[in-house]
Amino acid sequence: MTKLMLRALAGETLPTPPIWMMRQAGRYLPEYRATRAKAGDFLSLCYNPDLAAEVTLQPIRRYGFDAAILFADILLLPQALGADLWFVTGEGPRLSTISGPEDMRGLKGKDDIHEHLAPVYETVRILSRELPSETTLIGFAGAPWTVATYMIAGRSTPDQRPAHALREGDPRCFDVLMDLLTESTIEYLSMQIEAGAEVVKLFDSWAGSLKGAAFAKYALEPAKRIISALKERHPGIPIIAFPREAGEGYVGFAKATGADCLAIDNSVSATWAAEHLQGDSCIQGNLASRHMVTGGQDLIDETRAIVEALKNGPHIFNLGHGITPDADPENVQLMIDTVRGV
Ligand code: 1CP
Repeated sequence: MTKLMLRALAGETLPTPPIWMMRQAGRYLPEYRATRAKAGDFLSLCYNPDLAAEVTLQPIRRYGFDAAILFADILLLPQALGADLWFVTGEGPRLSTISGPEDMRGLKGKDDIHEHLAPVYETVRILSRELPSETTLIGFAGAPWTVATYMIAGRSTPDQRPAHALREGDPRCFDVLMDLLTESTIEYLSMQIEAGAEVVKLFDSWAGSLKGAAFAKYALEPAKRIISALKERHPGIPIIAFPREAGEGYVGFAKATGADCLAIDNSVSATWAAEHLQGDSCIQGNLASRHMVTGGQDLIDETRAIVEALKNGPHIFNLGHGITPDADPENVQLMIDTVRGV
């Protein structure tokens, strides 16, 4: 029998939706914290295939999720392109910045990334050997706009202002960067698929700050280019798109880009998604992450409401965004039991 996750991605309506969770390998798990300490720091963990595979497997062993997501980060690609990358404890990522064409000259080309990313491909190979036969392996990359926001500002930004400033102030330079990211994301995901990823997901975490024509040009178009290139090279590969907080931009996004599944955040309701989105593709989502901290009857009620709302079409249960480090591992079990009706 084919894996549940792949059946939902192929458009099948299932009696119980498959389930996995964004950031399922992460700091809320004591076993993750222990392995990370062994690796030394976050980036060393990402580039150590044995340990990265180990943390990917931890939530599968503990909970039996239907899918495992490769342990890596969207910022490894900019690093492979030549950007400096480091993490400041308690604060987050820092990168060298891009403020104009002179900063682009230091970057490598789309075909020069693989040596740097070889440990990631090795992690995928280990996982495709070691995962249980019913578990689907997801590879991923950041979408060009989201990755560009970090490369331009050199860090996380609440409103992506530096990226918008470059986009408006020097559109030629910005477009060169977007093209490089689009092309290298195709190469990166293609190698993950060749190494054994059975699905790939494109994270556009900051898509919500693009509006109107800018959303079409910098969120939808690059996703369409990446998805059509991947489908041409790897016919049948299922792809999940996550233009987070796209709001009305979610409507028609799967159809226009060719994505098999649209992942939604919790700023839209599951009933709205069932009506306006599920006719085009499988829907993934969308329980608010805070329930993993607060638990209780609210978690149960909200989980049931989402399953109920999306039961008449293909659905993959997930959170609306990543689980946070202060979550209680027992609430994750409660969510899974509620979805599976045990
Ligand atoms: O201290 C730690 O251990 C680091 C925390 C952490 C983790 C667990 C980071 C730093 N990245 C990851 C792993 C990760 N990141 C995965 C694989 C593991 C899994 O999901 O189980 C994935 C898919 C990502 C994707 C990612 N990284 C995104 C897109 C999804 C999202 O959350 O919106 C983004 C924006 C990043 C950048 C990043 N990396 C790490 C942090 C703290 C951030 C976010 C910075 C910010 O707030 O802007």
